[in-house]
Amino acid sequence: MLLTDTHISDFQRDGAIVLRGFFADWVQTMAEGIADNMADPGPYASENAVSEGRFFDDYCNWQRIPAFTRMVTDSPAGQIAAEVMQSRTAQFFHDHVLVKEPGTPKPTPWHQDAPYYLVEGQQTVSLWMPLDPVSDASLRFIAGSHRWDRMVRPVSWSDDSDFYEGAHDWTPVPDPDTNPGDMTVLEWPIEPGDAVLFDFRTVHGARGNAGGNRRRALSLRFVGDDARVVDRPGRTSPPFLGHGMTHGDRLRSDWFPVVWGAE
Ligand SMILES: O=C(O)CCC(=O)C(=O)O
Repeated sequence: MLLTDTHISDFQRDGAIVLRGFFADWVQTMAEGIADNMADPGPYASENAVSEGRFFDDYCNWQRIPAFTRMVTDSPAGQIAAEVMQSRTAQFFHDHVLVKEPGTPKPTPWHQDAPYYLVEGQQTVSLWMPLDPVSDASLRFIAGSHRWDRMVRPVSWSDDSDFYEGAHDWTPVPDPDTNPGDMTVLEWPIEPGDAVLFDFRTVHGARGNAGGNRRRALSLRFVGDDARVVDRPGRTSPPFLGHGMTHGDRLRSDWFPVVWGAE
């Protein structure tokens, strides 16, 4: 085991934890992958319509960027994912690069990842790994929000408009800063080599990057034994065009490899 019982019970209770130094040997690999990705963005790359600074994001590049392939197949991410999800297996869903350059006031809106995705389950986790020291612009989480009954309205990061057309039974986007209610926000200063782990259903967001450091981060996303494909009211993000799966299927392992445990 790489994780302690406390890591696992904190994750199950709060929906987010921080791991210190677990990826120290992988920082160079991630930095190489992010540099390659920014030099040669994929078809889904976005600049998030910022008017000041730069907020670059891109996803689903792990097969064409060798450093990301190594992160998926050789780093401890898969084992850590299986342990924290309390799952026999960890199946890789996708990679996501998020770079907020210094002097970028744009916040990352509060959101859950789950409603954007074509997969759902009680066993899901993203590992968000910054390559630069991060304080104010770190990821922030609403503790326990992975257990909320209704999902939060997904929005476009560019303009906060509805991500899916039509009326749906979403709960409004929360704002724990102006309306804290009984919400507790978790956030940690991060050093390169640390990782923040969170359930796909945990509500999270980030402030802008007002400081002088870049904020380069790689998120690796995994699902466990119970995750199944779900129908959404429109094109998901990532879209995985032509995936050929239907509601209730497990993710197909030729697209989404099982990187820990036997299928
Ligand atoms: O890096 C950010 O600002 C947001 C990251 C995020 O939302 C994610 O990894 O799911």
